[in-house]
Amino acid sequence: MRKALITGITGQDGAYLAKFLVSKGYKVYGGYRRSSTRNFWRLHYLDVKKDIELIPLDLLDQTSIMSAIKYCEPDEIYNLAAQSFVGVSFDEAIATGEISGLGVTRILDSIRFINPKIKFYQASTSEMFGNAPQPQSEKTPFEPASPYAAAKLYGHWVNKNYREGYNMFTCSGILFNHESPIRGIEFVTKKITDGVARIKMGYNKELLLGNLEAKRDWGFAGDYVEAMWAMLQNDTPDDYVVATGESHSVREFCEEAFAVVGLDYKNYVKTDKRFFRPVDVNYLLGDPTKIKTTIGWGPKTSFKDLVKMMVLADVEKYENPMTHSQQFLKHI
Ligand code: NAP
Ligand code: G4F
Repeated sequence: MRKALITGITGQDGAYLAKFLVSKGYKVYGGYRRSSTRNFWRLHYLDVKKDIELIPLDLLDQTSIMSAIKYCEPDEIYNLAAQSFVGVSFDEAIATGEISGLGVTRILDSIRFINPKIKFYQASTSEMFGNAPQPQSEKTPFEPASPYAAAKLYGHWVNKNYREGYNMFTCSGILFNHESPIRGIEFVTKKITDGVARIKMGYNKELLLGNLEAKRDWGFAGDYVEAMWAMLQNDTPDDYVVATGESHSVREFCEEAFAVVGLDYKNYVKTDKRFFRPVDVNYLLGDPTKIKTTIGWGPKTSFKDLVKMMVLADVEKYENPMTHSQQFLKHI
């Protein structure tokens, strides 16, 4: 049985990847950091917690990484852990650098000394392109525009250095934004779909957002974790852009999301300067040609279906709170 260790198991992608690898017959270990409140709700939401083994692992602590790897003896490691919110990276730039940047080197060195044959996936990001010209591909020069993007770019380069310098099997997926019903509430898509549901229920009267003109290439997280796995199954390690090849503005996302419940976003969405960033990335549009032609991966979920899936999940959450809370009570 093949064994995989996923860091960041409590996050959106950690839950989807765990579900996917279990379906492929893997023994899955999920690395989590200690917190005062248990945080496994996404694993319950996807009904995968029972199928995986949880193991303490903090990217700030080299020893915890080494002992997790020694204990699991994985064939593959997926590094999904990060301080992943761009907005907060302006307030916590040093912590972001330590976790999302140096954390990658801590894992790579652990692999190098324990078993350099372990295959490694690094969660790189389209944020590394910043405001570079569209469409962005593997050949586009990087222009990171936030402490988060700069930290991720460090991790991206060091991953390539270890591949070339130590002949290790390391891949980076340069993933464009991907969302789902279990996306963190601070990200704009989830903030919008949750806001739509709250307005529909009569709990809120308006939704306050920042830059409505920013454009993103949004896909579905469930599709994107399949790309992570596919990269590690290829004969040679490499870096790949993972995207849909279609971009929409935050305004368009609002229009589509409010329309799902028969409302006009113009009557509810307002801007508030608190939600604008010191520097923003205005337009991300990925070119996924390389992963399509070399690996055969492509997205299965359209923008329209993604928005609808998220809005309906949030409406269901408020319409059936008992069912929802029973689901969540499982993690206490
Ligand atoms: P997420 O929901 O924010 O999950 C991040 C995970 O990292 C959580 O499990 C979090 O644990 C964990 N983490 C944070 N600090 C840690 C530390 N010091 N040690 C160990 N674990 C730590 O992010 P996501 O959306 O699933 O994204 C997964 C990865 O892909 C991230 O690296 C992100 O930067 C990258 N990425 C995401 C996207 C996207 O659109 N979703 C696009 C490109 C790249 P807690 O639950 O304890 O906070
Ligand atoms: O949803 P966001 O916070 O995602 P962002 O900054 O694109 O980052 C996400 O995707 C990256 C991949 O490109 C990942 F690497 C990263 O970890 C994360 O998952 O913001 C999207 C856009 C931004 O331009 C932001 O300024 O939406 C704009 N926006 C407008 N109003 C807002 C808001 N963003 C948030 N979070 N909240 C708002 O009220």
